[in-house]
Amino acid sequence: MNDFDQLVKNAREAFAAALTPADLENAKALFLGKSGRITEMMKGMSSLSVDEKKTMGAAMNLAKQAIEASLGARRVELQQEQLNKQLQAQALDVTLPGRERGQGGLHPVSRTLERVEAIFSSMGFDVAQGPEIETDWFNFTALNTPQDHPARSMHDTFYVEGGTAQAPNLLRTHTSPMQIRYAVQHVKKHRALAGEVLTPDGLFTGDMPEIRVIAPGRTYRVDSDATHSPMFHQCEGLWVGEQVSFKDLKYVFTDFCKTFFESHDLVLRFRPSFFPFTEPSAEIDIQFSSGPLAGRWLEVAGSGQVHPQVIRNMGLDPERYIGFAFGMGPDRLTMLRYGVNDLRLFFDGDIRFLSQFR
Ligand code: 2NM
Repeated sequence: MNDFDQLVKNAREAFAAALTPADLENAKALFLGKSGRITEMMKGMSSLSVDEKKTMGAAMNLAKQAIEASLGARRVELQQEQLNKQLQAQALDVTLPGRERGQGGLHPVSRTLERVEAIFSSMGFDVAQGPEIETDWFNFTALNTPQDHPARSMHDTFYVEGGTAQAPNLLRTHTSPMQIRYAVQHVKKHRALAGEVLTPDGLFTGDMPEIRVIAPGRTYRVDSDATHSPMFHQCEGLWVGEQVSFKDLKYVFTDFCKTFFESHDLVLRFRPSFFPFTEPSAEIDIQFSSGPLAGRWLEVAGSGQVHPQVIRNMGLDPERYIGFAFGMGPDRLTMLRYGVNDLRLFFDGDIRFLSQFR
């Protein structure tokens, strides 16, 4: 092997050993650069004769061309390698399932509240919302709940800062305080419109449109197990007028249940009970005649004729105005409607449970 063949062989080996474009450019400089091997050999030819220069020059040109060709080929190879690496790194598996855009939905209890509101709105009821932190007056006293009633105990109620030492503020234990707030506003407005037509003890006894309102929302009690949550929902209803009686309560609530449960296959039972704010009072049970709950009596609400003292606390004359009220649990209604057996599932925030109601 002559010097030129050896040189070409060395160059090919050096180029093959270069693993990056930068390595390759360094290797190129060793052979083709200004102080590379080819330049050095050219300098060495200055002492040769014209004939020798001719043959040596031709041979050297061939060697140079071979080295350049080898360099070019290795460049293309390295580029191809880099491209392959890049393609592999950015590989896209078109067989993977697409990424879903997260679809939100209403909480099942919110769906129930919306249904309850829509049904009662269609029967002429207003929807009233108000504070979750209540005063002792609106939550208990105005509702005829005596000072020694167990509902007022520390074990049953979350007391918060504010109010007085004897009557601290609290997280409302039902939404009935909102009924009182609503009724008081209603009476105030119509006292102004109708003139101050009052009884000797200052109660309004003039003309006014009926009060028809429901109060849905969050309520709080110290209670926690599979069927009780410290935060739960209530929806209370109130209808006060001159001729409003228990038979109105019966048809309104029967109509509501049939619409809510989308069933004419159910009957209601009014079972005597007690609440401080109603007299007489009744629990309302329903019974389906078909479906998974057929034959069982299910308690769905408490109800009654509004107590005369509560009518007075609304600012109304109980000799002229009378009405009924009821209270139900939207959480329980939701459990019945969807067949859910643990109340806590509603408030755990587990997306696997909640997404079933989208
Ligand atoms: C119930 C049961 C019976 C009720 C009473 C009132 C008001 F404001 F008129 F006094 N609102 N809601 C009531 C009556 C609530 O819940 C089980």
